[in-house]
Amino acid sequence: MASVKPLDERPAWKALTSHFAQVKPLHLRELFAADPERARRFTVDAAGLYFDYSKHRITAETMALLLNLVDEVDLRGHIDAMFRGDKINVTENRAVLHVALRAPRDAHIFVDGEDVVPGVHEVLDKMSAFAERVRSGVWLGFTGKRIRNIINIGIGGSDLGPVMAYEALKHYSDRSLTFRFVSNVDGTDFAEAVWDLDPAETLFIVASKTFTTLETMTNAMSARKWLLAALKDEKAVANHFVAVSTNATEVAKFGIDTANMFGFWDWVGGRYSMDSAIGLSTMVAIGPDNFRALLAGFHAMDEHFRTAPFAANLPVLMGLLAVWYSNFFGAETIAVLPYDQYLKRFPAYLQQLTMESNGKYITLEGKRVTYQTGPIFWGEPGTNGQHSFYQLIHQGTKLIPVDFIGFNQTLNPIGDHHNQLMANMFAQGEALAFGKTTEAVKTEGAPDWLAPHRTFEGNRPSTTILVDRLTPEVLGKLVAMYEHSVYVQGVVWNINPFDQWGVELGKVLAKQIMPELESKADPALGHDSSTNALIRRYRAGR
Ligand code: G6Q
Repeated sequence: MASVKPLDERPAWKALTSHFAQVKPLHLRELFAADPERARRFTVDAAGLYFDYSKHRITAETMALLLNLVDEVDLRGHIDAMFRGDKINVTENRAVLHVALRAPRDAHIFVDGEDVVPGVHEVLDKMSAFAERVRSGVWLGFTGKRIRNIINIGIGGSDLGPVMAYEALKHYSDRSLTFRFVSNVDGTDFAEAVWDLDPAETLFIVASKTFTTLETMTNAMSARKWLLAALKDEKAVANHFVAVSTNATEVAKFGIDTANMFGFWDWVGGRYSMDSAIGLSTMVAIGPDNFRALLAGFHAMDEHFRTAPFAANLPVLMGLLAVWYSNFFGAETIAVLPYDQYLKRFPAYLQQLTMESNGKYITLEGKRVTYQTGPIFWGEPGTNGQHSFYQLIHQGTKLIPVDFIGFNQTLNPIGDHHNQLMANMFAQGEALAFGKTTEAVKTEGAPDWLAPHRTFEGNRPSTTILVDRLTPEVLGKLVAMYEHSVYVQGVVWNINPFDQWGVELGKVLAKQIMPELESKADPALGHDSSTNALIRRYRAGR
């Protein structure tokens, strides 16, 4: 592989390092006071998203230097390579084309000389026809009953997107259908998902790209048994199971008619797949038209990312801010705080997207990085978080940049709830940035000894993303913005955001341990003394 200048030896990086020393002592109070135009200067209104990053510990020079950095690492070339279908996932020798999943019918994107767009739309059309049959009651269970329950069985990328999208778009879903999601190999997950359901009215979507994932196959086999225990005929499997997979052979072996298999491709990574056939449960829930609107939202953000100048490019700005805090301020985490109950699973979804993508310490050249990479993402919807962990963000010793996400219009107008919700979101951003001085606290009458406890240093950074209304299209834009921001960070850090070798070792060891747990005789254990003792204790106590 061509040798690439290490990130921390690049001129732009060095310039940022010395610039950081000047910015670090600056307070957001001073920055705002010095520039009445600051909010306007550091806000981008694009693709229907109002993105205010003025409450960050940056100056115009910071942004100029960060933009120099992306030029030095050739972000433009990397973006073009992704959209062109180059095999940028080098450790798996794959193209990375989630953008093709939402490309319009007349687009052309080539992998190995083949235009992949017609295939994408063929699958979407097949999904639409299936979703309509289930939604209209034409698709019947084995005994002739209408399907009322849909259970998605999948894990990781084959679960988190479908769960998040179902919750986020529940307002648009068919309320006569029940949706559940089974992922964990813990039998409780399956047992609780089906305990009140009639097998004759239940359809399972087995979502697994490989169709070999241990958890998913274990749950799918249990689902099969549960169904057959009630319906007592192998033929029932065809009415009650469909598959989303790239592996037709394994799907057929399971007993699912491959006519009821919805395909995708090796150029779609699991955590980038919620808008592929993995979104089948989403489409059944919200209907094909809403699903197409979701895809249109993704595509609008793709186009913005591909064409907008970097200085006004939402994923680029978001990615650069993550770099700025991770690498210069030493921030370890980013909190995503949606002020919308429907987005309650959005932080969990982003955890996989961001942390499985950029949790890497090896560069594309196979060397250990000499700088920090992927931050920890976490969060909860407002206002709940305010009554739990916000204390640490306001007065703790750790710097935690925050993304606030809120909407001008609520989908459930009840009294003044929405104004209260949004008042809290705006208040938190303001309080984090500007805090409250000891003098102000004392002026309010706090005694000297209490004043330090009631003082807020402020200078806690946040982005506020304000959008009109949570629609399928807007959800697509939000997800795509984070997807592309992850790529921007990965390009800067010179790592591969599209593989996930770090999940392999645990899987291999679990396979070794499984027979040791099942063995009747006392097995010879060759692990370390701690693991050996845990296995023995479990065997004795189960
Ligand atoms: C995501 C990962 C991973 C994957 C699951 C499920 O990027 O690849 O989370 O989605 O391991 O894999 P299958 O869809 O093959 O069952």
